[in-house]
Amino acid sequence: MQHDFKEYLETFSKNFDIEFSSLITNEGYPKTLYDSLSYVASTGGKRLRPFIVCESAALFDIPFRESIYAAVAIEMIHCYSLIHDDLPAMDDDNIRRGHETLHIKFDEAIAILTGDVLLTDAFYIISKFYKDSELAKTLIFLLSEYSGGKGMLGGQILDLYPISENLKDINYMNKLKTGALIECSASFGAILGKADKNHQKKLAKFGSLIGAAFQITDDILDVRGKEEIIGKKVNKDKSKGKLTLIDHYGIEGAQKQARKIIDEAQKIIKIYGNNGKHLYKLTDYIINRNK
Ligand code: GRG
Repeated sequence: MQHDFKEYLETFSKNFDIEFSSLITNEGYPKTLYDSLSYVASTGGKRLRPFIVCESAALFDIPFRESIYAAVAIEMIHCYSLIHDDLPAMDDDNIRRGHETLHIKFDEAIAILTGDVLLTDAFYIISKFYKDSELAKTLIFLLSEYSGGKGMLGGQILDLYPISENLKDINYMNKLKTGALIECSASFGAILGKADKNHQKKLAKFGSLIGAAFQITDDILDVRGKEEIIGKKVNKDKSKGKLTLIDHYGIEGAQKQARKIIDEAQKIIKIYGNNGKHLYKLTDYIINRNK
């Protein structure tokens, strides 16, 4: 079952990458920018956030052709966050997605500016392709809220300048830094599907739960994972003196905690029957993944 899911996700990624590449690289851009964005497009990651957008929209019978622009916008924000996070002023990494990080491949100025372009153009893509202005406005509102100071960026600040190392504060930081964009992805599905408030809440809750489980697995992979499979440095948290959920729960405790969270997410997605079968499989993939 997990094997089938991996194939399904890979097929999605291939289809997504064709759209992503053509939407983020623009022949009209200066060549240096075109080259750096082409590098970003060609060194793609798992594409989980766009997958969540398109599959959540499919719960409400919205086809890939319509959800793709929202999915691309989310992935653009995600890519920009990784590029900036890898810079020397932040996490200072030289490997990402199994390739040289952007500032190593090009230089720091190009990495900063390419991140800025991805951030800005994410909103351009939504406003250009969604002709329904109410829909475009809501997507822009949510994306800015989830990725800004109350969301991902707020989480990044807390990661660099933690309030404390207690469990509550670590959970809060993870909810913003990692959870916000994943919650936004699931919420996008409900918005694209013009779902009522009840379904919007259910999808947001589902996103928030899988975001929490995703981060726990990320912490486990940082300790137990293999750099050549994950495509990024391992043991980063310890080397930077960061306390994570593993320090509080231990590996087995963290695995149990992630399973409990995923069980709750699965209860929500079961409501959608066959339409939700791929998101259901994603929940298991999130805690069983090796990269
Ligand atoms: C610096 C603007 C800025 C924001 C930083 C999201 C973030 C905030 C930094 C990225 C670093 C990090 C470890 C974030 C936690 C979220 C996370 C585990 C990201 C990696 O997501 P994957 O595994 O990556 O989905 P791929 O490469 O598969 O897309």
